[in-house]
Amino acid sequence: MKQQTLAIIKPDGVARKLIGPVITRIENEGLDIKAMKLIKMTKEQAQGFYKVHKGKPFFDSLTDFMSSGPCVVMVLEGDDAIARYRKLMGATDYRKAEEGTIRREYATDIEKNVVHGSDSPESAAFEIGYFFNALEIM
Ligand code: IDP
Ligand code: MG
Repeated sequence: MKQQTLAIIKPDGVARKLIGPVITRIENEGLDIKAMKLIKMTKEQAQGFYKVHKGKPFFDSLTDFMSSGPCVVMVLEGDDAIARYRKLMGATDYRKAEEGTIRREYATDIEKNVVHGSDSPESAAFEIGYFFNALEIM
């Protein structure tokens, strides 16, 4: 089933010049990029994006990090895109991520883990709408 998911190259990934390597992996996986832009979130925008994590011990640090520099936000599309992109990213904690995944290869920290991907159709719908309007998605 064709699905869309929201992908982010986080501020650590952009700062470390990993936009190219991450996009290469997305393209090699066969996922289509339907929208893409470079943005810098405010603290408030990062808090809104990650509102499901409000109250968790890492929320304040995470939203500081996510608003610390530019991110690339993308809409990816393909069969089973949500699960396929999650698999390509690897586990949240890079030390537990499978060999060959983006996080295993590039992440340096459980927080600074280079990429984000939606985890369900519901979160994908919310997250895509958070950054893109219908006219911006091919
Ligand atoms: P996910 O990005 O793999 O879906 P989530 O549990 O949704 O992981 O957490 C969102 C983000 O919050 C993670 O990608 C990571 O940057 C950060 N994070 C998650 N758990 C921790 C933690 O235990 N310590 C610090 N940061 C964390
Ligand atoms: Mg998540």
